[in-house]
Amino acid sequence: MPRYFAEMYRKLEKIDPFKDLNDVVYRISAEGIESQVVTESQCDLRELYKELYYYMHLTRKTEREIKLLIKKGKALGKHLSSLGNEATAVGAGYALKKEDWFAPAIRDLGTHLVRGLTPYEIMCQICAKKDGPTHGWDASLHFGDFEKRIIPFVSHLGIMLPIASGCAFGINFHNSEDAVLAFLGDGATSIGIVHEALNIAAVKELPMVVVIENNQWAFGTPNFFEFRSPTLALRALGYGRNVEGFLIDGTNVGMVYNTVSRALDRARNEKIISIIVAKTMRMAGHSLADSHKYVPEEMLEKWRKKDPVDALLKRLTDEFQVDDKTLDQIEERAEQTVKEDLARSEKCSGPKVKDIRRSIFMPEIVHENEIVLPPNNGDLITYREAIRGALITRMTKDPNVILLGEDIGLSGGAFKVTEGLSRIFDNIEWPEDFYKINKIYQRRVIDMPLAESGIVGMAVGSTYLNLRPIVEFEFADFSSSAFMIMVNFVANQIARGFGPMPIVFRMPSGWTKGSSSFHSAHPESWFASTPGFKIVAPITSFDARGLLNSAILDDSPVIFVEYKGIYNLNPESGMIPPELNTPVPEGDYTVPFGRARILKEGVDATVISYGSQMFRAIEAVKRVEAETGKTIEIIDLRSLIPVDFECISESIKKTSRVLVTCEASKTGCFGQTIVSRISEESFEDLDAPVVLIAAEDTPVPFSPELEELYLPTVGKIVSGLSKLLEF
Ligand SMILES: Cc1ncc(C[n+]2csc(CCOP(=O)(O)OP(=O)(O)O)c2C)c(N)n1
Repeated sequence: MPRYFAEMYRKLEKIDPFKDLNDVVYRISAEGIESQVVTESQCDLRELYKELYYYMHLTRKTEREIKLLIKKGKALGKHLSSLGNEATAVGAGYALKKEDWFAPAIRDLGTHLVRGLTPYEIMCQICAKKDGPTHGWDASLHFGDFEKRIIPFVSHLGIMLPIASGCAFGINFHNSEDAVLAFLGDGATSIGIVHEALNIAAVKELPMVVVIENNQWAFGTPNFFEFRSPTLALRALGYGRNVEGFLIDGTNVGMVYNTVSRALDRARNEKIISIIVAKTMRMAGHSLADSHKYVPEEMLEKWRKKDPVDALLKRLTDEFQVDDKTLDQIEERAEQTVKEDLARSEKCSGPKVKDIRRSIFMPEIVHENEIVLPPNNGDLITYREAIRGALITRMTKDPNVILLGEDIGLSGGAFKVTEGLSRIFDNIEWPEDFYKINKIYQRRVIDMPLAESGIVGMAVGSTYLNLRPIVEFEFADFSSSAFMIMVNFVANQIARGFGPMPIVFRMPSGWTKGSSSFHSAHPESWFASTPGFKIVAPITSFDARGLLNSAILDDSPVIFVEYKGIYNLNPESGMIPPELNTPVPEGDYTVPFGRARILKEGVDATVISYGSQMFRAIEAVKRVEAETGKTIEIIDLRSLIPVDFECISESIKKTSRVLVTCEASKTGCFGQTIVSRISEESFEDLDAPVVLIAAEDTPVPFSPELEELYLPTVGKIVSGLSKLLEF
């Protein structure tokens, strides 16, 4: 290790929070380490510190009542105490301008109060009352408030950081001068999504400040088992010259306020991202249920002497000569507010909702030029052109539609679906512009680092700034890298009251020859099992364009399953069956969600399928009809959530026999969902058990011989259909 780093480590390892952090902040940048004396802000400091004192008391008193409510069994869920963290939460929160955004972590009750959330709302939240910010949908501090620019918090740690980066991206997009403050616990810094977000923030030069609240414990895990860097501020060095680390005393509210204020200004004006480590101690158990016995008593005893409220009290009396009467008045004001809010919250009722099913999506939008079925005339274009055309139309009509993904801009995407869009929308000539790459601003078509969770997080945050992102996954398989944020955040925000969530996830899906286990995914059932996503799976060019138009215009998250095997199938080649070779009308149009298409009518059986399996289903039906002389109805679902069950049940009433087939592995596939609903709702119309033909329950194999065994081939559908008709 070069001496430079050895010295840096030695210096940082020697820092004693009880002696060395009193009035200085340590700055760690590409220039090295320096200790700086923090300059006080240019305002009436006496009044400022009195206000901070008020909010720290308001935090403590609110928390006292929360604990009592839990003890009395009136509050549900758990509460994670902010004891010891008040100076960090209040000081950092107070540094924000009204227009700035803030992403909370676990112990930031004080920041919420500074932003204007009332103890009333917080008590309603924890008691699951209707006036809580989630109106009974969630507990503790798991909520947000768009007016107060609080990003909705969820339990899964780390998720908030890429979302904060998305807000910061939106700020740059609109050329405004706001900034984003994101909190993180020391434990949360270990999770991969945090790295993804910090790297994205650095690469995209986003106006962000990150405060790591190092209270030295992540539940029962001490820092030593969590990381080995002498301070997490050191991590800043790995992200680039535009990221700097700071180490401060998190129990000193003035220090926090001044450092964060300065960092926010630098984020706005100098594009410097600050990672500020505020060193504190968690002075209570992880939650009320946690005894805290594993924290050595001597450690707590030492930190008790650094109590943030006592420290501020001392400063107010010694330095600003605030008298006892004034201090009592401040405390009394906080006490009164909490008491009144508590009394009011006890009168508030639980949520009054009749049908919870409707609240998972935003209200339906009716479009002007909706076309349900493909017309007879129009252009025969490839599936890829159909998708690309919808992207161009929507991006042209709405300047807030943006594309995010890996390799989508300069190279036009793995499947060239976004080819040329960088030129059209960002005026980038590539490769000519290679030599001025540091001057290029990708505003609408954004090449993202290889970081699926980070990309999705950025998309989410950008929606809060009124953007409508379309995320392209290189292959549907890689959406699994973004599961945490998609299923725990994207899917549930509308139900929790924090919609809209207008994001389209484009997923190149399905089996192709030799694509084997890692490039063949069928993502629909992964996401269908989490309520909150609409899912469409078009297989014709007509549906692809119309459904993508609908998806981009929709205010709920949409999984757009597209089939990579057919992107470039030439409509003139004869390889596409006539039923799927549908013309695309001129001009802008949408295909509505929740409408299946009957490809051909029949009376002896119904075959239901969707996506790439439609090709095999059509071929199998042709063979069976030719052999048996029977007529078979074929339904292409097109839309999986919502699904057109009316179309299915009407067809079954007519045919009394049904075969469902899809290309995914059998157990848990979407076909199985359809089968189970048919047995529940159409049982009395059936003359035979429902047949399901899907792929084998194995990983997707590679060799052609194994592929043949694995796939739900035409032959397998034919034999399933024959049995169905004979039953
Ligand atoms: C991704 C994830 N894994 C596990 C948990 C469970 N959990 C909740 S809080 C916590 C400890 C968090 O520690 P830290 O980030 O340091 O914050 P602190 O509690 O110290 O404020 C854990 C493990 C979680 N919420 N999210």
